[in-house]
This record gives sequence, structure tokens and C-alpha cells, in this order.
Amino acid sequence: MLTFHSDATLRRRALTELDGGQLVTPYECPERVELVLKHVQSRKLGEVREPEAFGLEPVLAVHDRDYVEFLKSCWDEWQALGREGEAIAWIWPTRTMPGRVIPECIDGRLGHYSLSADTSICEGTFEAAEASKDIALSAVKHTLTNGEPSFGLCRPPGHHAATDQFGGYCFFNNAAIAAQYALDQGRRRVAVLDVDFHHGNGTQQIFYERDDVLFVSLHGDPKQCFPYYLGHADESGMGAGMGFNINYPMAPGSGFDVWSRALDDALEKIRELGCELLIVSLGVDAFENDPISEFKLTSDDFSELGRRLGHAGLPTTFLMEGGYAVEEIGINVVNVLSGFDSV
Ligand code: SP5
Ligand code: ZN
Repeated sequence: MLTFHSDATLRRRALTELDGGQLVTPYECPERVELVLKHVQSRKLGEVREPEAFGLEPVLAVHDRDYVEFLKSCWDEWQALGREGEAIAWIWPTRTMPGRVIPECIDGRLGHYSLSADTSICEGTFEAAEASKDIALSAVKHTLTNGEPSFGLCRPPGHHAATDQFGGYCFFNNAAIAAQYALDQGRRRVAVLDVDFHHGNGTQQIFYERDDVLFVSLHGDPKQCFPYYLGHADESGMGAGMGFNINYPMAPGSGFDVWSRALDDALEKIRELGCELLIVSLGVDAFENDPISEFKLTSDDFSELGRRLGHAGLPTTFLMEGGYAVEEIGINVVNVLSGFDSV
């Protein structure tokens, strides 16, 4: 399987993440990419290619222009104000204070354009996010053009990013950008299957009222797990999109027995609804040793996931999302991809 990768994804090296009341070194670090790449190469998965540059047009097909401009200028604005640390939101529009007017001050805009305080904006963030979406677009273009599976080694990840909000380590929603690109190239219906431990709130929000993208997510129950405020089983889409959003929230501690039943059900729905392309939001944080997640999948389970995806028989693009057990991230990702290729 062809892998798309760019060193530009390493340009974001954030120093701070608010976790448990402390500023810690972010879980979402550049070493993740290096480890996945190492295993892609050592296990001879296939050729590694540089992405093509697609510009911002495909980004603006799913994200608002003011949001993209904010991401682009935020770090320079922050630095020009002489702020010492990284740009992290600390106040938000909330239920009692919905924020009718977008503030002018950078602190107010940070809250407006974000959903969580786990994600700073720092030097290189915008450039890495641009590379990440180019990787996703190059991977999906390859699958669309040649019918072959591909792997986009995206970083930063994308599935928490909504039309105009960043957070959960995500800035551009790579899977949504790729799905929209496939539609614009003539595909009529695309499935995004999200196997990251966390609910893909951004992808859900972007396509919630549409029937041309089926969004299916397996994740930790939002009653206990990030992002807490979206991802329940009764969120099934709205208007034309009714029936085209399917959530499988599962209790923390769930293992492959429970998880794989949801997977089989998800693949059955994808088949029934006539999808022409499968985009897999491939987080491997459902792994038993992931430091911030609570499922119990083993490295062998990831191989079985790959085989089951292969049996679905659809043109498939894999896009990297989460996975923070840096020791094993490469093993688990390549297990999925090799399992897929073995079918
Ligand atoms: C793409 C993706 O997987 N984003 C996940 C973002 C989750 N951020 C919040 C993490 C909170 C971790 N706190 C757990 C501490 C365990 N020591
Ligand atoms: Zn995740």
C-alpha cells in the first residue's frame, strides 16, 4: 500500500497541553510520525511518497474562511502581543453566554474558534496542518484515480476539527476534506469510518445534515470520555442527513469482543447504504496501553481490524488520527494496513 508523508508535518512541536490541572508535554508529538514511518519502511508496506500541494480551496469546502484566516494569523498575532507561552484558549462562549459577537481580542477569538484547552497554537502549527490536509488529499486522490488503497500519514490529526473550531489536537478535518474532495470528483456517497478511541465530533458536525457522507464512529462513551458533549447513540443525523450518522459509544474498558461487534455492524451499514469509497479515520488509541484512552485492543486485534476492513471490498483510504502509545503506534498502524493488504 502506498503511504503519503511529508516532513512538514513535523513543524508543529507544541510544548504545552493542559491535562489534569497541569501543563504537560503534549501527547500529540512529532515522534509519532517518525515511529509510524519507521515501521512502514521496516515492514516493507510499500512506497512512501510526498504529497501534492492542493492549496486552500478544498479546505474552504468544509471550513469557514474566517476560521482558516484565524488559524493562519493566530501565532503571529500572539507573538506580536509579547505573550510568553503558547496560544491556548481559556474562556469560551457557553450555554449562558452564547457569544453572539466574535470578539476582537485574541483571547476572545481563541475561545470562539476552539473547543478545548488540550490544544495550543504554536510556531509551525498552520504549516503542519496544511501539510496534513495535502497528505489526506493526495492519498484519497490516489485511491480515486487508481482504485488502490492508500495511507495518509496525517499529522496533526483532524477528526475533532469542526467547521470553525480546533481542538483535540486537530485543526483541519483531513477526513472531511478528503470526503468532500471525493464528492467533488464525482463520487455520490462516501463513508467515513472513525475507529479512533475518541468520538469524531468534527466530522459528525460537518456532515450532520447531509446524506452524501455517511459518518460512522466507534468510540468511548461521551458520558465518560473526551469530547464529552457529542457522540451519543441517538445522534443519527438531521434533515436530509437523518440515518447517515451512526455512533457506537462503548464503555471504558471495552475489549475487542464488544468493539468488533460494533465494527461488523458498522461495516454492514456502510454496505447497505451504498457507499462508493471508504475513508478510515485511523486512530490507534483504542490500544490497551494508550496513555489517554480506555479501550483494550491488542496489537493483534489491529491486524484483525485491517482484515475485516479488507473484506468490505471498497476502495479505501486510511488517514492517521490519534494514537499516543509511541512505543507501539507504528506496530499497530502497520498491523491494520498489512491486515488490509493480506485480504
Ligand atoms: C485525535 C485525538 O485522539 N485527540 C484526542 C484529544 C484528547 N485530549 C484530551 C486528553 C485528556 C487526557 N487526560 C488523561 C490523562 C491520563 N494520564
Ligand atoms: Zn483519539
